[in-house]
Amino acid sequence: MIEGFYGPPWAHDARLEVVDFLAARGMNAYVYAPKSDPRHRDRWREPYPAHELAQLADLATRCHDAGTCFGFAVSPGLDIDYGDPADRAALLDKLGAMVDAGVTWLVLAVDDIPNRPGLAAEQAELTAWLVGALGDRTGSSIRCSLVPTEYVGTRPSPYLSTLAAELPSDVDVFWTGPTVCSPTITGRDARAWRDAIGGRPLLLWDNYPVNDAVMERELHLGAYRGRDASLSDVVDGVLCNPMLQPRASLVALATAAEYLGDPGGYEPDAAWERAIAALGGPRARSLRALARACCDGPLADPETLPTARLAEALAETVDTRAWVDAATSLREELSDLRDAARGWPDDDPMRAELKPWLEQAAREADAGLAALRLVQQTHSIGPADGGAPIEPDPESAMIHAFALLFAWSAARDAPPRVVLGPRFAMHPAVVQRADGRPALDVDLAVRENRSVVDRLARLALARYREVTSRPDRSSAPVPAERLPFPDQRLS
Ligand code: LTM
Repeated sequence: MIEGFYGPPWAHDARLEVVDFLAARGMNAYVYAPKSDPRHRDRWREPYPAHELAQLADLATRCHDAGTCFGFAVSPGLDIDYGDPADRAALLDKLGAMVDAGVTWLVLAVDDIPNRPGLAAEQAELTAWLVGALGDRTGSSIRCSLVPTEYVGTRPSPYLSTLAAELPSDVDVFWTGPTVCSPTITGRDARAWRDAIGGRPLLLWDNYPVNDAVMERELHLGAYRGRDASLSDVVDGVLCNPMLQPRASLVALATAAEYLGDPGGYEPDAAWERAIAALGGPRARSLRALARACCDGPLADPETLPTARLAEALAETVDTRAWVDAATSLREELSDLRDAARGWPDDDPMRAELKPWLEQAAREADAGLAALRLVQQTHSIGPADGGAPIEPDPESAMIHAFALLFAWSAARDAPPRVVLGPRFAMHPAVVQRADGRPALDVDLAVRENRSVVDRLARLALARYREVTSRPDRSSAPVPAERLPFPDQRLS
C-alpha cells in the first residue's frame, strides 16, 4: 500500500491498524507518501519534529514486526533546485534521518509537478547522486525508488527515454497504469511501460481505492478488479493508494490482497463478500448495503451497481412476473440502504468515516422508494388472472408524485456525496497521446447523469404523466392484492 493521496493524512493509530490488517492478508509493503503532510512535499526541507519522527520510527518498527517493508517518500519536486548543493544537503539530511530511524527503503517522488525539457536528466542525475551519498553515509545499500513526473501510459516519450538512459539501473520506477486511476491494467501494458523505462524494476502505484482531490465526493467500496493475472509476472510490486478513510479502505484492500495472493484464481465478487464479512461483524448488513450502493468508481461503471441493473429491468421489462421480481428486489435493496445508518456501535471509527455517505444513502433510498411507490401506483399490472388491466386512482397517484418530488429534491439538494451512482463525478483521467505526451481523456474523466435514483424518479414521473394524460379513463384504486408490494405505506 502507498499512503499517497492528497488531503488529511491518516492518524497514526489508523496506520498501525491497517498495517496489521494487511500483513495478516499477505500484503507486505507500506510506503509513507501523504501529499498533504507539509514535510513530505510543500516544506520538504524541514526536518520532522521529534514526536513525528518517533511516530514514523514506530510505524517502521510495526511494519518490520509484521513482515512489511516500510518505505519513506519525500516529494521535493515543487521547488527543488536539482543541482544546488544546499538543496542536495537538505535532501540527504531529510532522508538520512529516516535511515537513522531504521528505514531501509526510500522513495523520491517527483509526480504532479510541471514537466519541462531537461527535467528527466536533472532528476536522473539527482537520483544517482542520492543513491551514492546515502551509501557513503550509511555504509550499507539502501533501496531507492523513483515516482517519475510522467507516470501514466504504455508508450515511450522523450522524458522516459532520458530516464531509461540515465537513471541508475537498480532504481525501481513507479507507474500507475494506462491512466491515473486505471480501469484495466494488463501484463502487456506493464511490459510496454517497462520497455519505455529501459527494463528497470517496475512498481505499480495502483490508484484504487483512492478518492482524493476531484474524487472526494465518492467512496470506493467495490472490489479490486480489472487487473489481469499476467500483470503479476511483469511488475515487481503492487502498491494500492487508499482512500482518505482508512478503515473503509480495507474493503477494497482486502480484495486486492486476495488478487495478489492468487492473481489467476482471483474472483472479485467472492473476495468482496469475504471482505465485508471479515470487516462487518455486527455491522455487516449495513456495511454491505452501503458498499453495494458505492461499489462503482474508476474500476466499475455506475451501470454495474446492483440497483442500476434492477432499475434497467424495471424500465425495460413488459413481463409482469419479471417486473414484480425486479421491483421487489429493488425495494429490498433500497430498504436495506435506507436502514444502513443503523446497526453501528456509537464509537465505531468506521461509522465516523462513512457518516456523510450513510446520511446521503438514507436520502437517496427514500427518494428511490418513493419512486417505486409511484411506479407501483401507475403500473397497470397485466391481467395475470385473466381480468382487465387495472387503472390507478389519479388522486392517490398524485399524492405519491408529490412525495417523490420532495424526497428527490432532498437527495439532490444535499451536499454532493455519491451514493447509487453519480449525478456528476470526475476522475483524473490523464492518458498518453500517440506521441507519448499527456492529455485528458474527457470521456473517462467525466461521469454525468448516472444516478440510479434520478433514473427511477424520471421513470416514475414519466409513467405518472402518461397515465394521467389518458383521456376518458375510468379509474379506481388499485386493489392491494394487485400491487407488487401491497404492504407499502405512503410515508
Ligand atoms: O498517482 C500519483 C503518482 N500521484 C497522484 C496521487 O498522489 C493521487 O492520490 C492520485 C489520485 O488522485 N493521483 C495522482 O496523480
